[in-house]
Amino acid sequence: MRAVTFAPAVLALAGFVWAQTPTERVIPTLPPQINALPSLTPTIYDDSAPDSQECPGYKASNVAQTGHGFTADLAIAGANCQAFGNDVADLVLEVQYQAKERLNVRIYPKYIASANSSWFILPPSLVDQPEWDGKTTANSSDLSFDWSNDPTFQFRVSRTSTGEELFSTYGHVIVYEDQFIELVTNMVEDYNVYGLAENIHDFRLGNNHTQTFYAVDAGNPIDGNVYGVIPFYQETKYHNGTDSTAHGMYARNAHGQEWLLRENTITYRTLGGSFDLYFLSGQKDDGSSSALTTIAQFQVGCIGTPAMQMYWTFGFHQARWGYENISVVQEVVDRYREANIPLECLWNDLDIYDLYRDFTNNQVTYPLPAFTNFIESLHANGQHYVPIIDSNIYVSNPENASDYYEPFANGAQLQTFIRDPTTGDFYYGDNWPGFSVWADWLLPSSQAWWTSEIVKWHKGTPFDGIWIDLSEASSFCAGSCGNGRLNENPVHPPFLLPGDPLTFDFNYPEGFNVTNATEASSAAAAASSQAAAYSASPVLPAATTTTQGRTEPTPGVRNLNFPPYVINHVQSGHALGKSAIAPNATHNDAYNTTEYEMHNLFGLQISNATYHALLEVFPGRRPFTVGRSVFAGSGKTTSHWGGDNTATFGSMYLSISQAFTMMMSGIPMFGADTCGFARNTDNQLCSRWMELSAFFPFYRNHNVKAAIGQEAYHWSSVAESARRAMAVRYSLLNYMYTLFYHAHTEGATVMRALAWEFPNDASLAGTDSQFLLGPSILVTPVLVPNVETVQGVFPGIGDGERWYDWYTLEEVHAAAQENVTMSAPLEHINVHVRGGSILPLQQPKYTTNETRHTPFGLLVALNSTGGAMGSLYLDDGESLVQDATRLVTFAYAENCLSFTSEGSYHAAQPLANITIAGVASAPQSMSLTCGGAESDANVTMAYESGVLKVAGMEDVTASGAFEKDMKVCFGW
Ligand code: MIG
Repeated sequence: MRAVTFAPAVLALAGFVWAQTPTERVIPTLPPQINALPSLTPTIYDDSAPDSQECPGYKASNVAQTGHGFTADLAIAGANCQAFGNDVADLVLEVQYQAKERLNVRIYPKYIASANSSWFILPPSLVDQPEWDGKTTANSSDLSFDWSNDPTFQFRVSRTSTGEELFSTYGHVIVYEDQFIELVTNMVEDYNVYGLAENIHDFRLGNNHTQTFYAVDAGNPIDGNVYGVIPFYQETKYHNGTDSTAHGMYARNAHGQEWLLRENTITYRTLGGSFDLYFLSGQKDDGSSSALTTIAQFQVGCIGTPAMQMYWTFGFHQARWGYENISVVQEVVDRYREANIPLECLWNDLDIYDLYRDFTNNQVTYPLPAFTNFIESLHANGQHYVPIIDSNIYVSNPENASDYYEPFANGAQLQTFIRDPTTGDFYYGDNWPGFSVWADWLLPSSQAWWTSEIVKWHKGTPFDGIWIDLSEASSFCAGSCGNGRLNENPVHPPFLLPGDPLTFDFNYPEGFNVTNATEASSAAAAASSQAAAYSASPVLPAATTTTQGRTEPTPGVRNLNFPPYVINHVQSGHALGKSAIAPNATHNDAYNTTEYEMHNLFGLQISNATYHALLEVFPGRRPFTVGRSVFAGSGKTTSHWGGDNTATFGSMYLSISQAFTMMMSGIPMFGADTCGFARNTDNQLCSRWMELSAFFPFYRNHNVKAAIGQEAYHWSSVAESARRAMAVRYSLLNYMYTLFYHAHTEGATVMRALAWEFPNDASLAGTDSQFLLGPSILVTPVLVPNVETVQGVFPGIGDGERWYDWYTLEEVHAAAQENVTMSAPLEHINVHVRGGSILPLQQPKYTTNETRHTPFGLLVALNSTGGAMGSLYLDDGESLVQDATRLVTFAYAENCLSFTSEGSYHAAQPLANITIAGVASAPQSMSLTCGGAESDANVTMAYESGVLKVAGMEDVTASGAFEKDMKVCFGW
């Protein structure tokens, strides 16, 4: 057990000592009022709010056929209702049968001079806008659209083949105002709806949930809005308890918005823009529909498929906030090595910076060239390095020449920052370094500037990828609070930041009081003495806030900072401007588009810009960038981590459903802060979490500054758990990489919900405590403290599905839907292989590159008819455009394992062995043909308890495992 001693906290009242600065400086603290905004009542909780469904609705006329759909006019069917904005009297309806599987419905104002000059319609340059495929018509579509004017315009989308209703506004009006649009669809009872990422919620969203969308810098609020916005849901219906149908809906709109999931309806509301709805049939050519097909249609047809990642990025990553200096990070690297726990990539948080300013190096703690040498030594050992870049840019103190900050000066010269509409000057918010500005990505000059800063910084800090933080974009004060006081810079915000005096975190996971009673009580004592010290001399008075009633729509005017409709934003007081760039901040495009429209896109834009900057740093190499705020389409360029979770079993559990929604959203390179970000972790939680995350695509341990260290070597059981789980992961790296290839090319998912793979088992509709990696690996993690067993189901087992324990290859015997109790000692995670799979394996080594250079093996897990299938994608692991690739297709049938191999990529390693699980008895004979020729090489065969092992094949495949087609047959 680890003992932790709590250092007495030191309190500095006049200001904060930033200990990381070269010459320790006292930073003035901003007055609390700088952070004050009135407190509002979210409309969903506001009993006095108007009922927008009492608005008059619209009548359709002037229907004109277009060949692939039709257009019509919509005219308001009564007096303006001014529910939460100013009504728009005349609208255009466009219905397009865009592709066999996709129907688009657009509704937008009729009298707009041009999109974005008088009305913000999300332009395709920012977010892909799916269009007609040039051939589909109403007759060839999977989907049918019908409508009525009785009593007002309402529409319905249904599945042509069966008439199944997928979406219907019948019985509800459409509301279209300048700051509020709404429609309501009828839903079946107890509907199964999934997605609407990003959220921290059960996988099945249920029918009593409001999903608010407004990118926010807040630590994983359960059921609230989070960092990302992907307005897409998928619905599954189970018929007769057996077969299911599935479809999806993507609402392409980037405004602040809310989805009200209620008993028999879903209400969709945004703070502006247009209805741009994409209905996906989820159907394959044979007419059957499924969640996986729907998700693929969303990615391929609507938002784009995810970027292919570099091979090494699938290794294990260690980060933490609070790595104080080079010796500390060197020690982390060394201790991982000593403990023989694979470490692929070391990450630094904003500790490396001088005064928290992007692109700088702290010359005391991370001095150049020593730091450059440290990174180069990682590279020399086949390891990698990723640092953080914050979204804000420090603004130099104009009255202090020695405070010159070149990245700001360069950007200012290009006028490339977002503006304050009240002064016309830049918008000066506040973040870690003090008063800050933010790039306006609508200007091309922003990209050039960003690229040049990143290219310059890479010279001394030769990173391999970039971690983008605070891209919601977060600001610590309300409005352009630096106006008139830039000469105070650098400043500290008017509240304690993590890592400040008196902010040590004394919380521990559930069950810690049971397993570590002494330490738990000492932590509790320390927590109360910290609280006492704080209340004896409060560091800062809280800002006084006022409450504000609902704003009324004003003709001709939009209230950007306080729209009449108040979304249930998780920030205290609910104002949109809280902890973010204010909605009325303006961009520098021709229309002075406001932050009101752009807010949810900042994360997408900065990640895209970083992707392009990385292409300059590493021409031709796949950029690796991990971003915090994401939007629909972000996966084309970026990866994502789950943000500031907590070191609790509950948070670990919710990371699974969060991952599912990211798989649905085309952002499969996803992972949670393993062992937990906020709060202290413990031995048990960290063991279980290191095991669980080993099966997430992005595998990173990361921790807040104000908590104890949680690198895997601190506890022997965590170290052992990590080694064992990583051995499984690294054996399967090719499988994971091949899944990514299918995600990148076809929109396939990497982690999978059981419901997706077993769509006809209604009992799996809400399962999110187990998951599959691709189609073949079932993971059953322990998600609660103080247990040594875990329960899980073996899906499909009643219908002949076979499952094998990964470690023993023993077949599982269980009844249909049986909740099987499995042994799960602390250092063990249950992993099972699905019968019918063929998995290419390599031998787990310290780095991905070493692993990649070991001989291959094949694991064949037979299904109930004695067959199996699999595939393997190979390439150089890093080029954006590949000179050579190879796709190997494996099959096992009629007692023969065969594979065909296409492409010219050369993998030099031989195929050493084949293991077949699920065999009834020892075969009498074996024959092996390689490249058409019978081989008489000295291959051995051994059989024991259902498992057949063929070894010694290296000679046959010496020129490379998959260079020649092969067939191995067994005779009984
Ligand atoms: O205000 O850079 O989510 O991973 O460690 C907090 C410090 C800023 C938030 C990120 C977290 C990171 C932290 N950052």
